[in-house]
Amino acid sequence: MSLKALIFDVDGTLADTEEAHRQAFNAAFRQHGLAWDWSALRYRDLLRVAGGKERILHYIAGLGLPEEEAGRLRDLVPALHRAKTRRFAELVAVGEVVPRPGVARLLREARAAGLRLAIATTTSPANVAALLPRILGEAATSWFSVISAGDAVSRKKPAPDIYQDALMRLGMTAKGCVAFEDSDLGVRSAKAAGLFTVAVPTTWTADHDLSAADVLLPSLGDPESPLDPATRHGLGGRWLGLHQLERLHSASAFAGDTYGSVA
Ligand code: XBP
Ligand code: MG
Repeated sequence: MSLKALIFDVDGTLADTEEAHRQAFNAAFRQHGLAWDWSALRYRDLLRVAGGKERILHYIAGLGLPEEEAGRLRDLVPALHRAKTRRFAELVAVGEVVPRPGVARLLREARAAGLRLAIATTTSPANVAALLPRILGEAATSWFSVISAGDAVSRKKPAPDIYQDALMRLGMTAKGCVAFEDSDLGVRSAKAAGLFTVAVPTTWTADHDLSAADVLLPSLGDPESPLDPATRHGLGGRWLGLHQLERLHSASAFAGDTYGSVA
């Protein structure tokens, strides 16, 4: 097998988490007496800024406040983000977040084939620690040789840094690895790191330009959630299995083709 490792983004890829994040942000704002309430429409726009702390700072900058008031609010961001992260963990703990179709299956196939697994995410490590056991089972954290998350790098997605950090810690080059992403920022980050990239957008990122991805699918699919025939271009199956992935990855290393299209 030419594939050596699979590297997964978290939010939107392993699980559709952004509604829980949005609720957690709004809960943190309320806890701090701020009358901010990010609607789904506003949050979809704010998702174009990677990183929760950076997202809040971006929002403050857009309020057009006098510098003294803006500065006071900026000083609140670390505490706001800690409160948000606590609330996100609570929402995950009560089952608000489920894995996306095909994630558990592909992880199982990859482990059985002896591939290494890694995570490259903008989200905070605490979110990963809360999410993995809840959506994939108690042992899931141990499946990943490398978890590169949040402030592990200073330049967040779309910079390639988080993927480069994951590759360095895997001790691998991009050539034998595949990245899985859901967003424009994430696909750009993975491609800038030289990775063959599978894009599986969610409703939050359905309008993103993911054309740089090597494979574009509505999800990874699995026997319980097979892909609609109209969205399986180039797969030769009803979901993205490890062997199909291996074939696409090998072919693209030479042919440089792009496969698949999102519905
Ligand atoms: C998505 C992000 C994160 C989350 C919120 O990360 O940009 O900021 O939206 O998590 P990815 P934090 O898709 O790379 O997993 O508040 O912890 O940043
Ligand atoms: Mg993501």
